Amino acid sequence: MYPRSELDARIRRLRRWMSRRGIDLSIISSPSNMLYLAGTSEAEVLVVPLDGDPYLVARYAFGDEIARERSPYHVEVQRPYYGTSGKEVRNPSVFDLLAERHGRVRKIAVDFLSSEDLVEKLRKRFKRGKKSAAIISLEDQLRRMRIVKSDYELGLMRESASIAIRAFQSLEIGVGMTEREIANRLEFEMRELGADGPSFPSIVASGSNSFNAHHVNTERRVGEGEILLMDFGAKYMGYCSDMTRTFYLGRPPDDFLGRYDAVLNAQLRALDYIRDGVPMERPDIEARKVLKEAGLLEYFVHSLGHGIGIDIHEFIRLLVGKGGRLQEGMTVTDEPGIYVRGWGGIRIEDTVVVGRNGGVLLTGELPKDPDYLRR
Ligand SMILES: [Mn+2]
Repeated sequence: MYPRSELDARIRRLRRWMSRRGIDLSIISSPSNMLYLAGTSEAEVLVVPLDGDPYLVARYAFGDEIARERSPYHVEVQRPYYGTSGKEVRNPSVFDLLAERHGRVRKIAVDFLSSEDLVEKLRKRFKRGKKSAAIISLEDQLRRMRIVKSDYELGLMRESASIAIRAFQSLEIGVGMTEREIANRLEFEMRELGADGPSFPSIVASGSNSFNAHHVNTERRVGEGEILLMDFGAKYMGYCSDMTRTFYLGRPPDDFLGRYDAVLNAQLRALDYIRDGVPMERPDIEARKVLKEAGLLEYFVHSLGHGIGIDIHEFIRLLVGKGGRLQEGMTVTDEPGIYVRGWGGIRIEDTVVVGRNGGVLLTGELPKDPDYLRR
């Protein structure tokens, strides 16, 4: 369970925003937003009235008990009765319950404004005479709140990274293992070490498969004299880590080492620019300059990084042409990569906290030596 004081501070901040905007009621339905504000994503909605305590509405036997264990806030139970004929069915919706309780509100903020169906239903329930409550979006505000991490959140992300790294280091990866086998073992170890699970399906790409930036693991066996690219992360108490390493099984040839150094230099150069106040496109541009000097720019075909937190990809992208500025406490990935058809790929990725003088690695303990697996 998240500390109550941490959640209360987030709710207070949301309420201050509601009060400034004259919003009487906020309704949150996205699992990530709900987890952020209430410590659980097992309910149907989280309701935050401007006056009154926040509460969750969860379905009987479908999350109500879990929500009660994980959240310090009150849980209302929504329970259907089906009877034995269609006439007996009673299955009130969450919105029926809300309308009964908050029927007089004038302005509601929701995090599902893009879902026309839901908004229409809500509007109908909150109609008094001809007038319906105004419904506005909560998403920008929640984005502003979630994008900069608290010390508590950074602690969870650090632990998530630590679990993934320890899981990786407990593996004995050798020639002859299949990609799927390595991924399965890695994810098993993460769970053993206390992870909720992997933060996304782990990528293990061997040989020419490393060309696929988002490879789908196969039964291919890792061979001597080949690249092995692994992209993985853990989820711990709802928070993600994300990291990639590229190894070489056997003695790395010069063409591999030259390209590896270029990608690593690009990653380290970018890291210097992952700092407070810098335009979001700048680290990406710096990484591209390094790869350009090495004649590899054309092979860097994705963005340098993305925001990360409760969601594996959240809110921002570090990419040339994108607006906005980095702010201390944001968390992003730094992951330049090159993909040469017929040869393979190299990507090096860390999860990073935006700092005052440059990025602070959360995944720095994971070895970056491409020779590491030879030991
Ligand atoms: Mn990533």
